[in-house]
Amino acid sequence: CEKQDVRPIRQRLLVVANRLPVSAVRRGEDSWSLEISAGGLVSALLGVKEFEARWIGWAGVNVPDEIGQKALTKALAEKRCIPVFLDEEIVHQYYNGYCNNILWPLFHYLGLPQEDRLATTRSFQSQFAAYKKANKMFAAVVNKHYEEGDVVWCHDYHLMFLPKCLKEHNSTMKVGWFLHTPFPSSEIHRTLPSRSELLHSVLAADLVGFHTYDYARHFVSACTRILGLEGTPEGVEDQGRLTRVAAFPIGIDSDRFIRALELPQVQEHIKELKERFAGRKVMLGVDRLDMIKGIPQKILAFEKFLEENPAWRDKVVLLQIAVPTRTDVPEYQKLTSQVHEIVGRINGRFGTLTAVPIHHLDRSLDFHALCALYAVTDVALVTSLRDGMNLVSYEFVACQDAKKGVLILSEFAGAAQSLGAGAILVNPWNITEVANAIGQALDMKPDEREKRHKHNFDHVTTHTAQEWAETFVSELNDTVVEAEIRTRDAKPPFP
Ligand code: ADQ
Repeated sequence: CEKQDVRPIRQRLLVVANRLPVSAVRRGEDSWSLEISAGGLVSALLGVKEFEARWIGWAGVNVPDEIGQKALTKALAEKRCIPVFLDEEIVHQYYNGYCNNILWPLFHYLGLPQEDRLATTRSFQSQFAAYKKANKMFAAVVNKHYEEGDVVWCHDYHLMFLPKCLKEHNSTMKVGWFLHTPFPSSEIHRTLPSRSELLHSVLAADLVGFHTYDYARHFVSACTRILGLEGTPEGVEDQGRLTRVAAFPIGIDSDRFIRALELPQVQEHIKELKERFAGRKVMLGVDRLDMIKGIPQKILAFEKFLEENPAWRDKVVLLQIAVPTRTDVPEYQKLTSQVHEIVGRINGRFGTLTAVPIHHLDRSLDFHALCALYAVTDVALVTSLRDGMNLVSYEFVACQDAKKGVLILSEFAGAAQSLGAGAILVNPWNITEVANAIGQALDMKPDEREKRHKHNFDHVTTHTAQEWAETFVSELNDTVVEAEIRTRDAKPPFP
């Protein structure tokens, strides 16, 4: 008789991330309005339809009163979201401090904060204590809502301490952890004062995932060099227990973008944009305004291109859409002023009474406007100095099947590993190289554009967000089974 699959068709998936995929705005003592918010993880998991997912995370607002907390919990339940309430002090030390001031720059090779930066916040130790405290608060909410058979999927550098907290409470819980940023070389990770504790905590998970094989390799090296553990082709082994470590490159819900292009309102936007920029090639950058995205470097490369190619000056426009994030962090405020200053200077230098070479918007665009922009673009510029994957490059490719535009892509974005054969790869630190790539992209012949686009389009439409999540969760299920078999056979797993 056929072997029966006893798993429920729609397994419950508890997705635990720092932020819930909604923004909550308080309208009254007990009323809230909720809006789905933009972001990499949200975009990825919007594409996942096979699991009955519940989100657990912080709603991004301080709600000190019980009436407000109850009302928000009720409103969020309708969106299958469960809040973790964090007070202002914890948010300051855990989120602004340890996550954004320490882990984020470190994982993107920008190093640890120097003395002056540390002095403006609290000490490293107190930030790490707040980080652990916040992770324990997340764990308490997961434990409260967990039902047997659920899969718990923890996301990102905010929650590296969570797998340990969950496993200490319930060792049979299936726990996966996925990192959306790069994992840096072990030589970078070893500078972190809490390096060992964090690695041990992550290793408590059953499955640890990264966007690329390189990040996974760096993580395994950190465990072997810093913790003295054994790395195997499957992961990391600690006293007979194996933590699987593997690469799971994320994708997007490409159909959602392709379908959107057919909508009348998107077609209308496309028509307007074509009229607005008639006679000029459109270059596009879409980024969160973050130092890792290399926005100043991109704009300086565009300036160099205009400088060296006067014939192009009134024939090309760069649209840079930059959503402000982490606006209360001084480094991000400095970056905003820096970008404004450079854009102003270049527009003053190359603009005319009727046109400027750079349109820079400090804001988010709605989904339909974004799709229209992607569709009319001739050349997309993704110049991240480091980037876990970079979904903008995928979204651009998904919207380009008619136009077959060119993608200029940083070799330091995880996406370079998947879209490298179709894109023009650049070192974003090399302004001359990027300026030359702009020229190459603008002059590229249609047959080469078509060949490159096809490669990328095939990849983006087959390696989707849904496939990413399904692969991760199914591997997580299997990992636990393997671990159980090993325990039953009481044999060392890797002789
Ligand atoms: P992010 O750093 O946020 O994500 P990215 O992967 O490019 O970077 O995703 C950004 C998302 O926000 C995209 O879906 C994009 O459409 C949207 N977005 C950006 N700017 C926008 C704007 N101005 N208006 C509207 N929408 C905008 C993190 C990691 C990445 C990793 C993802 C997913 O830093 O490396 O690819 O998680 O794992």
